[in-house]
Amino acid sequence: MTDRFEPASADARWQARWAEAGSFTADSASPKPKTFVLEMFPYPSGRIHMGHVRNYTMGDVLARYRRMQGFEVLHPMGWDAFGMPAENAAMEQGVHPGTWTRANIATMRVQLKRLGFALDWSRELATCEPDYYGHEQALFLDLLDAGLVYRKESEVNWDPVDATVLANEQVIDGRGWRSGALVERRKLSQWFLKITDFAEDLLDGLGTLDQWPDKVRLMQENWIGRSQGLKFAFVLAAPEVGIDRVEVFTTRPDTIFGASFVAISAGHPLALAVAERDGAAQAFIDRCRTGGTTAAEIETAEKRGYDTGLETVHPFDPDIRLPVWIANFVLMDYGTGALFGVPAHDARDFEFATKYDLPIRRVVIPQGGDPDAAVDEAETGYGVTVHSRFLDGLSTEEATMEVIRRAEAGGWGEGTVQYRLRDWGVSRQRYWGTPIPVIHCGSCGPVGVPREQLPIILPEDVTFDVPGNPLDRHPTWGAATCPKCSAEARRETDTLDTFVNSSWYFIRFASQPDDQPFDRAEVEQWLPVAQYIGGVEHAILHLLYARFWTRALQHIGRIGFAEPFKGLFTQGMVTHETYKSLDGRWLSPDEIEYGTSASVIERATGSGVVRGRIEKMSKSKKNTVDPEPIVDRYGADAVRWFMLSDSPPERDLEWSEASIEGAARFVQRVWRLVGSVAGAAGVAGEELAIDKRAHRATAAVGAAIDGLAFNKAVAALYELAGALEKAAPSASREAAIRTLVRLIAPMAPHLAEDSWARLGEPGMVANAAWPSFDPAMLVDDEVTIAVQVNGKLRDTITVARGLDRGAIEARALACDKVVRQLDGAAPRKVIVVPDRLVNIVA
Ligand code: ANZ
Ligand code: ZN
Repeated sequence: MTDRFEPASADARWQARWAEAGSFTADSASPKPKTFVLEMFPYPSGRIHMGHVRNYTMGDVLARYRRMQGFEVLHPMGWDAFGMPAENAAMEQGVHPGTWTRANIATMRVQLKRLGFALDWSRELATCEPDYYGHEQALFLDLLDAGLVYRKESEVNWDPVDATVLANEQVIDGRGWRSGALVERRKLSQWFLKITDFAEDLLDGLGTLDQWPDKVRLMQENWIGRSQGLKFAFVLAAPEVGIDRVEVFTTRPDTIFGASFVAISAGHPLALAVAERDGAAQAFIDRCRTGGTTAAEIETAEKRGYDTGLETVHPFDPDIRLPVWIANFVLMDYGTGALFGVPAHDARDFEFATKYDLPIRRVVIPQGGDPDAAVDEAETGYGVTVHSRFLDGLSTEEATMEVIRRAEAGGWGEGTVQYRLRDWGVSRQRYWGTPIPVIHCGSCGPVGVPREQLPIILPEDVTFDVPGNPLDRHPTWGAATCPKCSAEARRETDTLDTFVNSSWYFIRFASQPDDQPFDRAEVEQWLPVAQYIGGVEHAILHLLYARFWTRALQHIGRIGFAEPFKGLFTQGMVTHETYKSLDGRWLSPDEIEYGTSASVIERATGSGVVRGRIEKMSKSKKNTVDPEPIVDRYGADAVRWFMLSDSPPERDLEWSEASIEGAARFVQRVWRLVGSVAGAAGVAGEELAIDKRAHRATAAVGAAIDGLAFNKAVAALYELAGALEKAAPSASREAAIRTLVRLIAPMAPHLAEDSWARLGEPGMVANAAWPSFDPAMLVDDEVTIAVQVNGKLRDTITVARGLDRGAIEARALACDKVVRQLDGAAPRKVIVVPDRLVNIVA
């Protein structure tokens, strides 16, 4: 038998054996306890990258471990297959998005299989196939029936060159990311999901997610953004344009006497009314329409305003008048689209007031501060109210409550709980997405497609040679008859945001009937997902949408649980040093070479290379390492082992050639250990120590995997292997090697299978039971005891744990140092605390 483990043959051999045996097929009818281990499914961009390898290796270790522990494990894989990159490929390469996507899936499936992941491939799904998105359409109709879907005019980022709507992330410095054109704001009728109905539940639910990282819960909390506030109307001094009041929203009612203006957004009805008779106002509003719609962009843009000439009356004093300005920093769809400005205590208002020379009045001071101190910058902190009549001396909280109380008592305002969260706009004017199953009728309005017509399948014959949505210009696809009145009607040509696809795929993984999206009873066998693993970049949107979708399904009675993911783990990134040529081109690791004394040169030209920072692997910086040739060279197990070993899983992992080589060497060390078992003669003596090593490693590896501390599991395995390499042959050593093979199986499954077979064990190690350990074997059996004379430490003795008092006393009295101290005299008293100390009173 060769003394080398050969991944080139072993990997494929065991992958085939697992597939033939259906080893990782999850049986919903199994009587075993069930668990669902899930990693975020990949977007089929073309090839697997190192981030995927790390993510899926972690999930795989947990899935294999749970299986060996006796769980029926659901560990599926699929493809988040809709989205823009496929359409970009269509535009750039003339290939159909479906062709491109399916080819990528085929490539990446092979790549994933080569890593030996314990996946239930029988449940594989791709969101771009009608047998997935057709069911999504049915769920959309369910939510529509339940009143959780509606249509609303809203402002979007419009790219005038590509003639398309852009997501906020696609607007870079106010320009379309593809065309580079200045982005405009446009009003479009779009579909929305009522996630705001669940704002409070989604916030409260975070409290139950004790197996989620705190940082993710905090990010969601901030995104939902609950705040206490007041809504009230400023009455216009003269209702000149047919409107007599402006409703504002504030979270600082306590500052009301510091107000120096009222500001309304450019889309506010009052602004539009003013613009009808005032050309300059119209021009200002038009100017506001350029630039992105993100809160961040509006926040950072220069503050600009237009004085409408209108005035409002202060609610507490009819003699105080506040001018009404149209301002570019007021968002149309937040609060009421209008606010009162308090320059002394709000940064935007301060900038605005400084620019337009509006009064800056201090109404809050820090505890013990000077009420008449000048205001050099906005002081946004809480404190004591001043210059505010009946509010003087009250704390910010007290003054807030007092103003709300007076507003409600006087009937001119209402305390509110406000959420930052907005409803989820799901319309995309794109081809490669789930068609929204609605028909627009001239007389009936939008009508849901009858369910028997589902799936509404995307047409194949589409063109991408001109910008815009190919569905809009398809010659026949849009034609439909109204399901209600049978009149000629138009099919909706918007498709769903791809985040909808990923909001329920975990449910479809659990249950895949043909005739409905899922079977509730079967879903509840598996969900909630016991452990979800993925990138922290999804901490907000994906995880919030999936939580919402689950709650919405619960709300309409389709499932019986509220939270989809019981445990969440966000892994760190895989990083690599970056390189640039002297003329500023990014260079890939393949294009460089280490010269002498750690200098780096460009392989092709021999010229110097600038070494940059260690950063997340990304195509744009060319610092990626393709996993496939690494698997070719070192085998799947070495790659998996490296992914787990060098850093804690939540931290970044720097790619290193030396480490992958170390991992490959370790694989061979284990193989040689296994080989050393055959024909070994028994040597007694060391056996208890070896047994203990094995029990300790079993406990440590199990605890580490339970805590997803994979690097610690790896460390415990290194330690055990090291001890076994040094140990003389014995029955205990052999048993420990059999244990080692099982402990290593979740991480290096091909090596473990080959080793298991080599040891003559029956069946596959994938199906073997996880080793158990005896807690008594974990205890150190020797203790070190302090020996004191008259309360002073004189010596220590090492004795067997639990040794009786008499024996301890005898050992202590025999110590040289004690003998010297006593100098022949008998001790007056000896106090023994077993396992702890001896005090000799001389
Ligand atoms: C008066 C005031 C005084 C405010 C003060 C703040 C500080 P958060 O807390 O983030 O929810 N606001 C209200 N509607 C707005 C809109 N449509 N666009 C932009 N800003 C708007 O923000 C609430 C505060 O943001 C509100 O409280 C309001 O300004 C402003 F010392 O009212 B405040
Ligand atoms: Zn109709």
